[in-house]
Parts: sequence; structure tokens; C-alpha cells
Amino acid sequence: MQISESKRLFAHAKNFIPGGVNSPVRAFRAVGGEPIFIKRADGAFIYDEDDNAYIELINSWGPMILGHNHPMIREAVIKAMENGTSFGAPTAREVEIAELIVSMVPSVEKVRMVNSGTEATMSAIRVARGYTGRDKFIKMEGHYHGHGDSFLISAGSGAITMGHPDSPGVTVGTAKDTLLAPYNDLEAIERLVESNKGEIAALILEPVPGNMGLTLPLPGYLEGLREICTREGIVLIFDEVMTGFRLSIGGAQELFGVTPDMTTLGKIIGGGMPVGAYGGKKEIMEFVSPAGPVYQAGTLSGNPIAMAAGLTMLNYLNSHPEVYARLSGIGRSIAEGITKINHNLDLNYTINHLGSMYSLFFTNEPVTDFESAKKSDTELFGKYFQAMLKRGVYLAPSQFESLFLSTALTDDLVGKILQAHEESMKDIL
Ligand code: HOZ
Repeated sequence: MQISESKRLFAHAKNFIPGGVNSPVRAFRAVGGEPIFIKRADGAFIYDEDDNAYIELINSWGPMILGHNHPMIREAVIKAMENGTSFGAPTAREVEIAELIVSMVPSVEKVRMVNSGTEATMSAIRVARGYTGRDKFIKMEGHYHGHGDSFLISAGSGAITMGHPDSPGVTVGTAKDTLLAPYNDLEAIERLVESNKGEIAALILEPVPGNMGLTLPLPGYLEGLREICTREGIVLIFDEVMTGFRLSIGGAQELFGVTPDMTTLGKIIGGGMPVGAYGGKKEIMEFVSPAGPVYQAGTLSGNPIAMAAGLTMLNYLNSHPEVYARLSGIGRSIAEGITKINHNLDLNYTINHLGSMYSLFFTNEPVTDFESAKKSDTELFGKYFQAMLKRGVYLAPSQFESLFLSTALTDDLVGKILQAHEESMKDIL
């Protein structure tokens, strides 16, 4: 496999872009080697600038549920573009997609469109503060809610692997209002609530975290959070940027039957276009300007092209519930296949899997929170990543990310992924 063009581009990019990339995880620092530069993507495959093809298990970090460059989405975008690219004014399509999201996501009675998950989470916290008149909020260690200042404290995703879970540039004043708790530990939440009585506006979490590698909620955990937040008047926010419309039509909240007060959503809504959204109970969302006093705005919010892609994607998912059984089937085949192969090896591993998301950790302890995720052998993960890449399977370039599957993965491709896994294991052990 020749990768000379990616090498050339990366060297050149470093002269003009910090670290040569526009988002840190892409630089491959957590796995060694140099990033491949992508020219195009189609179905289950991405192609690099040297025309190498890879079976892709990131799917743009979640949104490509139906695979890349789906003709239906592509045509919707091209058609919308014939009428202009941005108006900075209301459109019929925004109303249609808002109504659709309200019908699909249990907690959402009103919704505001933004342009990214980062914007969605920053705005949701501001609204929760405005609504409750309180300043502090609880976040979980190792969870990632985009790069807003108040979230870059014990943050997951690239913030872990770049070694800056507490980023410089976040002021002490901002950090003091972010209270940290370990995931899956209800007693820790009770203690925080007790020592900050009446001061906590919100509790935000990824109900099924993907940004410290996939980690699952223990039985009763989400229900317990719901009870505490209701009792204490704390706004419970589920960050479903990764899990919304993916784990089920109504996201993790529908799957686990726990309804938060607010939900943040992301790229899946745009079918891969830059879109985010936040929504929730009417009485909370009525605080958002111009209905209420909490200010939040954006020229590109509800962009007509992004809305056309999103509407097509969500309408399809809404009318094809069988997609979720298919996604889960693919996830199960891969997770079971890996488990079977690993069983015969002298290897410490844990595989966390739910629906179309999974993570393989190189530790034999259960991974249930940030501390246990950090026990994984990240050096071995780096070797595994490179061995898979060499065999044409592109994994997320970090131990602390989930993998995302698409319906474009045929049985034949699943077989190829498992074969690559088996050979890679022989390589690295
Ligand atoms: N932080 C994103 C995944 N959790 C990665 C974004 C990107 O590099 O595109």
C-alpha cells in the first residue's frame, strides 16, 4: 500500500494548519504514524489521496448510518442548492424538520437548530442556567461535549489522547462552576448535590458514552440520575450527539426508557452536513430568545442545504425502522466474531458493544468509567490500529473513541473485517 500523497499533504499542511489537521484526533497522534488524507467516500468505503480503499468504521463519527455518499442524501443536497446556499432567514424546511424531531425524540417538545454539537451543548447549559437561576453544572469524567470552555475539564475524546483533559485557556472562574463525577456512580452524584445544595443548574452526560471508548450505563444508573435531578430541580441533559437516531429512532433515551429534560443532538441530523440541535421541555425551551431571555443565535442555523440533507435522512429512518435491527445485527456479528477470535489468544481484552457502536479495549477488567477505560493498553491499541489499517480497515485513531457501523456493511465485508482482525492480532501479539 503506497501512501506517498498523504505524507506529502501532511507535511505541507503543517505549514499552514496547527498540527496539520482541523481536529486533533485526525492527526493519528494516539496511534502513531501519519494521517491518511481522504479524497472521497462511498458506501462502506473511504478512499485516500493515493486511491487506497478502506472499509470504514468511523462513518464521520456517527452520522453515516446508511453509509457514505448515499444517493438519496446527495440528490436532496443538489436539489436544495439549486435554490441558493444560505438565506439567514426562516424556511419551511426548518419547521418540517423541527416537527419531525419532536415526534421522534421523547424529551424534545421544542427544538433549536445550531451548526455543531459543541454549539448545542454550550447553548443547552446556558439555557439550563437561565431557567434555574443557578450557575454550577455536573459533568462526568471522560465524557466529551465539544470544545466549549466549561466542558474542557476531565474531557474525553482527543482531549485525553493529546494529554489536555483540562485545557489551558479555560479560566479558573469558568472551571469552578463545572463539578466532576465518575460515570456510573450514583453515590458520587448524591455527594455533589449535597455539598452544592440548590446551586446546580444541570447535569449533562453522554447516556451511552463514546468519547472514552464505548461504555454502557449500569442497570438503574440513568433512572437514578433522573430521580435525583427531579428531586433537586436540576435540568438533566442527555448529550446524544453520537447516539441520537443511531441507537434507536429516539436515541439512547428511548432505548433505556429514561427521559431527560433537555437533549443535545448533532451531525446525524444533517446527514453529515454541519448541524447540531438542542431541545427539551417546552417550559425550558421557552427561555430561548426570542421567546425568552437566554440569547443564542446564528446566521447558518437551519441552513437550507443542511436541512434538506437532514430531513431526507430523518424521514428515511422514521419510515424504515428495520434499519435498527439491521445495524444491531451487523454490530452483533462483529462483536461476537472478535470475541470468538480473541478467545483463543493470550490477550487481555474487553469488548463493549451496543447496537451499531463498539469499542475493543486491551484490558481484561470491565470498562465502566474513565478510570477503567484508562487501564487499556493504548500502546497495543496503536499497533492494532496500524495492523488493521495496513489490511484496509480504517478504525477510529484512538482507544478513547467508539466505532460506528453503517448499513452499507454487507456480510462479506463483515467477514473481511474479522479476517483483518484475526491477522492483525497475529501480527501484534
Ligand atoms: N471529537 C470527535 C470524536 N469524538 C472527532 C472529530 C473529528 O476529528 O472529526
